[in-house]
Amino acid sequence: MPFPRILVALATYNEIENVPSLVEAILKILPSAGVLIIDDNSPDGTGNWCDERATTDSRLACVHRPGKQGLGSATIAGMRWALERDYDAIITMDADWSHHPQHLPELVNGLEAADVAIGSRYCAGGQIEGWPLHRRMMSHTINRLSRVLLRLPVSDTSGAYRAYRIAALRKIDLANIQAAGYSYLEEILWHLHRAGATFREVPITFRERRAGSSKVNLAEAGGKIATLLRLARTR
Ligand SMILES: Nc1nc2c(ncn2[C@@H]2O[C@H](COP(=O)(O)OP(=O)(O)OP(=O)(O)O)[C@@H](O)[C@H]2O)c(=O)[nH]1
Ligand SMILES: [Mg+2]
Repeated sequence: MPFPRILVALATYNEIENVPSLVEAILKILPSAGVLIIDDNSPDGTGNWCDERATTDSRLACVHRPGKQGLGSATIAGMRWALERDYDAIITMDADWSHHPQHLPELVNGLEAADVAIGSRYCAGGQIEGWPLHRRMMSHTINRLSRVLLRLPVSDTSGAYRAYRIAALRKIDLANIQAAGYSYLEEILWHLHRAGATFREVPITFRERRAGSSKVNLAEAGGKIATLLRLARTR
């Protein structure tokens, strides 16, 4: 396998109803991968579950942060963790079953042809199940905006289900990513694109979260627009 050391990174905040079953499913599909949870001191005990589970399985590890500091900064912390440990690839995914582990092998295969394989809802074969019209329209608008403003050559710029070659991440300075929240998703693509990284979209079926509650709010949506405008100004 061209990517023998793969890390699957899950940022979590209050995902205790999803994480145990999701971790088992990930390890079943990619038994030789490592799984890293980056937990922001979830009041529901997600981090404690992970510590306990890690005592019986060395493939699992947990980074604990003192409080909720955003999906972006959590994911970047996971990337640094992988860089320091010489993984070959890192796969990021939401911890609420919206990103089904069944697509993991397809993402790994996608890395053979590109630096970043993007689990895509908007390329041919990609789907969204269970989203109301307003969610679809919001996502569609953000994706459209980032393609126009940032000239990103991908149809799904805001999904978090991605595989990155570690070698590609080494070509950018993660410290330059200013977005701490969800807009790190566009910002990291922007830096990678400017560094000459290549992208390949892999169709996925995105499903509404299985349990627990959404952490997206209006401030995150505003943060998206602010990040897109900030980056577009430096183009
Ligand atoms: N560590 C950490 N994880 C976070 C934070 N905010 C969100 N997450 C995680 O990021 C992932 C995506 O969050 P969601 O709330 O599902 O966001 P979403 O998928 O855009 O929204 P929904 O479709 O409504 O679920 C989940 O695994 C969350 O637990 C954060 O501040 N810190
Ligand atoms: Mg979600």
